[in-house]
Amino acid sequence: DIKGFVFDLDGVITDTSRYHAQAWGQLADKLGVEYPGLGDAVKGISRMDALEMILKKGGLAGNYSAAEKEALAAEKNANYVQLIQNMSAKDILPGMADFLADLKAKGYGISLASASKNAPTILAKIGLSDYFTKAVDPATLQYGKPDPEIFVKAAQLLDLMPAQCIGLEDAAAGIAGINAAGETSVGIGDAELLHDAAINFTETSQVTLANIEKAMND
Ligand code: B16
Ligand code: MG
Repeated sequence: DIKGFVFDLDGVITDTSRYHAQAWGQLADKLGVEYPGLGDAVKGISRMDALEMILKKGGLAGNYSAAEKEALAAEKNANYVQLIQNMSAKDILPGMADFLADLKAKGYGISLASASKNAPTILAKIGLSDYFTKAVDPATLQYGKPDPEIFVKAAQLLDLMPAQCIGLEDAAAGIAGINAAGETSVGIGDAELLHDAAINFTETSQVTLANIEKAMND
């Protein structure tokens, strides 16, 4: 039986991907790297992995020391932190506040499996911190998505076995991680991109307990 829900943040609870894309775009411009489709490429990927992708794209992979890369990543993050300053409850994706309230009322466990080190700030700004007292600290992770590590840890925080958990993700790397962890995957977004998900929804507004139960019994 399902007893817990593990949430990705960006693309599931709120859409910060446009701010990530914008902030990386600013850095890529400065480095002289042209990267069409940058926004989609960095979705769900950790900060340093995203930086490596951009440097590689520009043929710059060998040009920077570890300390210089840290500085570039810090610069992107400073751009990003500026962009998320004005986020508020209006930035919660459709239906997700109601879904969280319903899960809490029915006693399901809720935890966060976001790769973002800015997740606590974002949750505070959109007013959902109280639901996510259990959140994996991405600084403690050895591997990024698609590795299952973050999803396994998110189940452990709930004192549940992965098989008792549903994981919600908008990125293909995240769905792969949920599946590898042994949880039931719910993909939100393009069904073709997320074809490995056990259950697919196009829109967050479709994510309800009733719709999930229905899909599981199909
Ligand atoms: P930060 P998620 C991910 O969030 C984003 O999708 C990804 O674009 C970003 O690089 C990553 O967090 C790290 O974020 O730079 O704030 O630590 O989808 O895992 O909630
Ligand atoms: Mg995401």
